[in-house]
Amino acid sequence: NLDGPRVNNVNVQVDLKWRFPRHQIFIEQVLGEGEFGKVLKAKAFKISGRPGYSAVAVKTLKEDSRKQDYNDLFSEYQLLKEVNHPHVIQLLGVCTPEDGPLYIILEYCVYGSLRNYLRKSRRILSTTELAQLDDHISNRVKPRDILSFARQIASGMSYLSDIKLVHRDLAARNILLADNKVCKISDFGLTRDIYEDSAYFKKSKGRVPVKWMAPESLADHLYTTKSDVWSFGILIWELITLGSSPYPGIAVHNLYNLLKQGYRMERPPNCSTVLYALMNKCWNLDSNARPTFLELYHCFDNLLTDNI
Ligand code: ACK
Repeated sequence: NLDGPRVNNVNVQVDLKWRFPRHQIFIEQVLGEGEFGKVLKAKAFKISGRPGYSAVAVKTLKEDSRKQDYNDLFSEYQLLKEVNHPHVIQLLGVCTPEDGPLYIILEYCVYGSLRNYLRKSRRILSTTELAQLDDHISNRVKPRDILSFARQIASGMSYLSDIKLVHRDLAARNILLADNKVCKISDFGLTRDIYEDSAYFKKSKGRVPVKWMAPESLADHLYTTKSDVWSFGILIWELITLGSSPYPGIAVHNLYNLLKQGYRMERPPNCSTVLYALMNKCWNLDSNARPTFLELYHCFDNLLTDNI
């Protein structure tokens, strides 16, 4: 049941099950803009078996986008339709480009990106905010939340590694936080169709998130689940420092040599030795010596159980 008209000479093959009528979607505001794409907040009527109106996020392209950007957005759809896990962002539908822009419709995550959420939680609340304390702004991030976020992300990543999907840009900015503080791994824009089996070597240099990247990715463009584990170590550091930027003061062009010489970020003041040891295991030069996501999941699960 594939439907494949050609629009701008691109074959639009969207599984009928994902097609969503454009007249049932109502755009409300822009949530963010990237280099090529943008994310909109919208309401969708009767989407994905849900009654009435649901808040959704819509990924689309900017007006001046090129065909390559279209292909990238479309490949994000192709990946998302294959994934189904409580901690991975859920595809709800697609508006195909015969009658307007390509819309990839995703579940809406009320707290936005984890990085912004963590950074906002540091703020001293103003008196007005204190007067209208609600769940959105009152919740200070507690040590238990940090462990829970890490466990949820490890669970989602363990699922992605089981289906041989390498994320390649795992970072707090690419985790979304939904109702009940549920983490959703998102932004498969860089993932494209790189599967672990083919030990992918990136051919050309694009924009690369150097401070999250494993040494073998920096040197050889080699991306595997094990390089995702390195990035997860940086993500733990981001969680503990409530969304700080890694390797403060270190220039990206020096980083590779420093890492090869054994340099690692120091233990943040509020970080336990157990957690610091864990992130350092993720930063082992020998990728095979790094833990698996399943092991990491169990570590955080045990920490949460011990931490009652
Ligand atoms: O931190 P934010 O508010 O959360 O800013 C970014 C912005 O769009 C650009 O990526 C927000 N965003 C992206 N996807 C979603 C989503 N599914 N639900 C809610 N916000 C989203 C993100």
